[in-house]
Amino acid sequence: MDQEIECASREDMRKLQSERLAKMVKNAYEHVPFYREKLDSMGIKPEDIQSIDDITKLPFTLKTDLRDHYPFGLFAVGKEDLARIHASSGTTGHPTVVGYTQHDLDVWAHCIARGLTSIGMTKADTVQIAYGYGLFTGGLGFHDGAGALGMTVIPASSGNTNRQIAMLQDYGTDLLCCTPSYAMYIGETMKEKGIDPKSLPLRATFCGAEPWTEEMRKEMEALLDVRAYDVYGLSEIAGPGVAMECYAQAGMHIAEDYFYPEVIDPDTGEPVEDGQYGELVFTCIGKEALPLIRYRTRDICKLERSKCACGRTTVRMMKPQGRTDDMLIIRGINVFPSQIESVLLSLGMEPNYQMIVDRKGNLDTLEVQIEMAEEMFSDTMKNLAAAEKRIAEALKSTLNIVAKVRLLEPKSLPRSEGKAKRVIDNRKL
Ligand code: DLL
Repeated sequence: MDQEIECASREDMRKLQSERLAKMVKNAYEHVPFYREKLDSMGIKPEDIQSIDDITKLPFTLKTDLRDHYPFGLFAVGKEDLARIHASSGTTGHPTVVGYTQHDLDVWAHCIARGLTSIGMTKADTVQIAYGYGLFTGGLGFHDGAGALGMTVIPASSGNTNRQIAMLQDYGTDLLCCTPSYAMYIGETMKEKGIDPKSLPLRATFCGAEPWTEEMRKEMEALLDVRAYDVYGLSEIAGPGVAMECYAQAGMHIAEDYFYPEVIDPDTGEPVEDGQYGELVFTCIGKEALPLIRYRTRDICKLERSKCACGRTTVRMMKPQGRTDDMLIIRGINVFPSQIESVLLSLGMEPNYQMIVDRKGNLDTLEVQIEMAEEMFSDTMKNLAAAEKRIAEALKSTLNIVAKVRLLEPKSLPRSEGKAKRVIDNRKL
């Protein structure tokens, strides 16, 4: 535990945040032309930012700003100081690329290690990391965090459920880290195989990367005989570990010494009253490579400032209650309808489509229904099946999502007078 920080008085925390904000704004101004131009155009100099209260003078940063400066345009360091990059979905075309110096990786690992400690993990425990490894931040983020705590790490990555279960049985896993839907799937599969969860040493799960409910937590705790904890993060800010639940399970403690949170009204950009729902905004006050200022997460959330039963004084975020944009998370992968549309257009299809998202036995399913053009409609069944396969393969290779593709008769999707209804989400989240 990092008692000095995690149990700091509000006054001490604000002092630290103020110092870090002033330093990061100076870094951003001096090394990121985008921020220099933006602040200049608003008549703000880095010296104007002295206290954390000055943060509201600063402009917001949007996901589209990252896209417009793809891939490295918002980085404050050169290649020689970059230690790693990760990436997540962009709204169309390009992914969102994020970078870390070695210091940033250390900060990230430290935040996760603190969260692991807060649910009672120690270096004597073993963690099975079943988040995807690779450009997605889940696998490597937890990997480094658990390593910083000195835990025994099983870098399982996601998938291959039978092997995950064998590892849970044979390697003495104490903590399983994966998306909540995958944890449920592992639990269901164990049940089908007649494996009693009580026969495993598994004590806890750290689940996040997609929304999940309190009801699902209860089900997971019963199914796997564990305590199930929530973890939040987004690639642009760090990845997992921006906020993590402690053993009290009363909201996720934000690592606010590195990621300063605000909640704003998404329409006006003004702060909402404390305790009210709004859009969560983070400023990376302790990061070198990608010092994002007031990044709009699009997650709808509220903050809780009361002291937690665990004794920590850091502000907590309650479960996100949706998004202000149309991003979906399907099997842990972020998908924007606009990305689907780009793929369809690149294949010469008409952009008349609908996405049907459902959840069958704890796994998300996606069906993409696409209207055929008139000339395609007269094709043979064989040709149509081949076209469906080709589209499904393109979706898999460009967006990494598995979808069932169904071609429909021309003009069979409902037309709307306003915004087309692209998504039907039947999951109860
Ligand atoms: O999902 C990072 C992560 C990995 C978090 C592993 C937790 C565990 P992205 O792929 O950039 O990063 O997706 C970020 O996922 O803006 C939320 O909408 C959603 N999200 C993440 N955690 C939670 C959670 C990772 N605990 C986006 N509850 C965020 C609800 C979550 N939504």
